Parts: sequence; C-alpha cells; structure tokens
Amino acid sequence: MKSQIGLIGLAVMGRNFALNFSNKNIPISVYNRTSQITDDFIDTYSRSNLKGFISLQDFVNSLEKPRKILLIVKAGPAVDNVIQELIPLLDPNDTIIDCGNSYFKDTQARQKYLQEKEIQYIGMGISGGEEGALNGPSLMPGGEKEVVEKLLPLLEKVAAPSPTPCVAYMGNNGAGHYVKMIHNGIEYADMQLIAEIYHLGRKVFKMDNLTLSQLFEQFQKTELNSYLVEITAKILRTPDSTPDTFLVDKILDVAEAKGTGKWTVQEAVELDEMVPSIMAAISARSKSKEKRKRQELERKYKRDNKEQLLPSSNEINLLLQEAMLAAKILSYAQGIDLLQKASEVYQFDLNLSKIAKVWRGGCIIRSSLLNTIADHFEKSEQSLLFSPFFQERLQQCMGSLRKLIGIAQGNTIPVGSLSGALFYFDLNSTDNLPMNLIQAQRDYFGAHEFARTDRPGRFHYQWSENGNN
Ligand code: 2AM
Repeated sequence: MKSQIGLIGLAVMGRNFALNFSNKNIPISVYNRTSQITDDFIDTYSRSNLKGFISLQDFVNSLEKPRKILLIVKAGPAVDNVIQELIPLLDPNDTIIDCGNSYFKDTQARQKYLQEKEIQYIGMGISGGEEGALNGPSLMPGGEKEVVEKLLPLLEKVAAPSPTPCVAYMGNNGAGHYVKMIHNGIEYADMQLIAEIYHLGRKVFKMDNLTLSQLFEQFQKTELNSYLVEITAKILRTPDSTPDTFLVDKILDVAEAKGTGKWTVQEAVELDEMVPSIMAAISARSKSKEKRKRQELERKYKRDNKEQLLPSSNEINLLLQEAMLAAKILSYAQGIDLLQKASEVYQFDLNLSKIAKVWRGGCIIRSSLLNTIADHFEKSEQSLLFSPFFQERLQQCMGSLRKLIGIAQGNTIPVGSLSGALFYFDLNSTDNLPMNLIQAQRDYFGAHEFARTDRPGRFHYQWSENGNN
C-alpha cells in the first residue's frame, strides 16, 4: 500500500510530526539525509503505517500520486538542496510543503521556480514546538489556493483540534511563512513582557519565586490566560536539586534567538510600520549576550535608587495584571498592524479573523485574547485599537501600564517591551505630534519644504536669510 504523505527531515520536529500522522492512521513514508537516523526512528516506532527509506527514489516511489512531501529540514540552503534532489524524481502536480521557518521571500522564489517545472509548492508555518508537532500544532499553509484546499482535509486531522482545527489557508506568495514570522515576532514580545513583569516582581516588589508563580496562576484565571503564562507559573515553582533552591535562579541570563523575530522588525521598518515591543525583545536578547560588558558597566555606574513610594502589597498584583494586559493587547496590535500592511503591499489578501483562530490552539502564543481578536476582525478591518472591547480594556488598564513603567524607571529596571507598548499607544493616539518642528528643521537645512495648517500647498522659508544664523 502506498503512503498518503511523505516527510523529509527527522530531527525532533520532523519525527514528532511523522508520528502525529501515523497516530491519526494516515500512512506516511519518511526519509532523512543521514540514514542511520531513519533506521533508528523506524526501529523505535515499528508500525505498519510508518515506513522509512534509505533511498530518496524509493521514498518518492512509495507515495500515492499526486505526491505530497513535507520538508522539515533546516531553513536556508538545505531546503534548496532537497528541492534539487527531488525535482528529477517528481511528476507534474506533485506538491512540496516546506514546513521550516523559511524566509517568505525565499518561499516566493521557490514557488515561482517550481511552477515552471509544474511542481506545486506550499510554504507552511508550524508552531507548537515538539509537543505541538506530536499532538497537534497550529498550521499556517500558504501558496496556490486550490493546492492548499486539497491538502486541508489531511492537515485538519493533524492540527491542534480545539477550539476548531487550527489550520486555514493563509494566502499566496509566501503568506504562510509571513504569518508564521509575525507569530514568532509576537511570541518574542509576549515572552519579554512576562520576563519584565517577573524582573519587576523579583527586584522591585521583592516577591519570591513561589509568590510569582501564584501570581501567574492567578493571571491564568483572567484574560491573560495563555500557554506562555501557564508554563511560566510552572517554571517558577520548579525546584533545583538542593533544598529551597529553584532551577530558574540557576539559569544563566543570556538568551538565544533564531532569527524570525529579527525579520519581523526588518519588515516593520520596510513597510513603515512600528513594532517597538518586538524590537525591544530582540534587543534584550542580543544585549543579554554581552554579560561581561553589563557586569562592568553596572559596577561603574552607581545606581541612584531613591526611596520610592511603592504601591501597597494588595495593589501590586492588580497593577502587574493590568499593565501586562494593556501591554499584551498593544503588542498583538503591533504584529497585526504589520500583517494588515503586508496584506496590502504583497497582496496576500489575509483574513485576520481566520489567522487569530488558527493561533488559538496548538501554537506558542495561544491565548484567550485571540478569541476576542478573532471576533473583532469578523466585524471590522480596522486596527485593534478601534475595537470597542479593547478600547474599554485599554481605558481601564493604561494607568497601570504608565505607573508600572514609572516604577521600573525609578528602579533602573529595563522594560523595553512594556515601554514599547506605551510608545505605540501614545504615538498612535495623539493628535498633535511635534512633527511641525521636524519639518521646519528639514526645511531649514535641506529646503525640503513643509505643508501648512492654514492653507494648501508646499512651502519653503529662507530661515537663515531672516536673521536666524
Ligand atoms: P541530518 O540528520 O542528515 O543532518 C534538521 O537539521 C534536519 O535537516 C535534519 O533532519 C537534517 O538531516 C536536515 N538537513 C540539514 N541540512 C540538510 C541538507 N543539506 N540536506 C538534507 N537534509 C538536511
């Protein structure tokens, strides 16, 4: 019997995704460049609906036509290598589905290149980590609509099942990988916001790990309910090997990153959008690597920690909760604004309500807020800031966000993602900005002209000739 689908790349995500298909009774063939890995995998999981192959030709021959082949290899040149090896073995209308974190412009180019060879190409974002790949990830496929639609019944069986199967057609031209990139950008901001709340809790409000764990558990009962908050509560109460010590306190404060967050920021700059909470999360990870420099400069600069009036202990929890809710809404709004702009610029024709629904289960940023976001985009195409529901929440919580940022600054705690959220909010919701002065400066030194508030047209003023040297 031929397999319904094939999978190339048996690192941990690939292995788990293959098992997910097999668990759903979908016969699958697998292949890996290093054949020992295929052998070990098949030895460990001996099942009639899971077949391993040492030769790529045999792997391809084992698949039902038209063939469907998932690639879960390292993003970058490895994807092109595998595509080159596959081309002579495939027939017209076979489909390659790249499930890695590929750059969306690479996906666009690969799709175009393969179209000329009559091979279909889908770029599909997958989120959910190892556990999601096995039990149900969130899937973001993009490419030719008819090709993706034919695949959907199969993908729905392996996607996260609830609240509804977390898979939908994203759009053409690399839209699947674009949406995944933005998902990861939002994930960076979400993680950094939680880390900033933790930092403030520990350093300023002197909360211990268990108290903070309880605080995050409390958050789980509110609109902040999310996978990242859930794991944070668990992490904070995880003990280390010696009594009364916690693993989190033993972990070196140097964070790593893989690059999709950076692309999100580059895209925001490219498309004249702003994602300051995501940008701050990237910067925080990059600067964390310079541990020595940070240590040296902390010693050099005496901290002027003036005695500050802190909120009373029963006010602190609500302050942290409201500030985090406001910042979370605002960082999702940043990522979604960028998606909306990209949809216009690249003609992705994104459906934001569907995207929010695909993100509700399986993926790392799954959270109850996404239900409300999906509801908003069902009725409206305007930015999240125009949602009456979020307007009410922000009205209620912005005071706490401002107050918490003030406390952080007074206590020398860097809170870039919280502050970025406030910057985004204030910049977007302020009528009169000081850009009149910027335009005057540009006209002064570069004769760039300016528009006036009282009459139409473009104007230049001879600033220096009028006694202003
Ligand atoms: P490997 O086990 O042979 O290294 C993650 O690195 C996955 O991508 C692994 O399955 C790895 O296969 C695969 N991979 C990395 N580079 C590759 C390449 N150039 N060609 C094929 N597969 C590759």
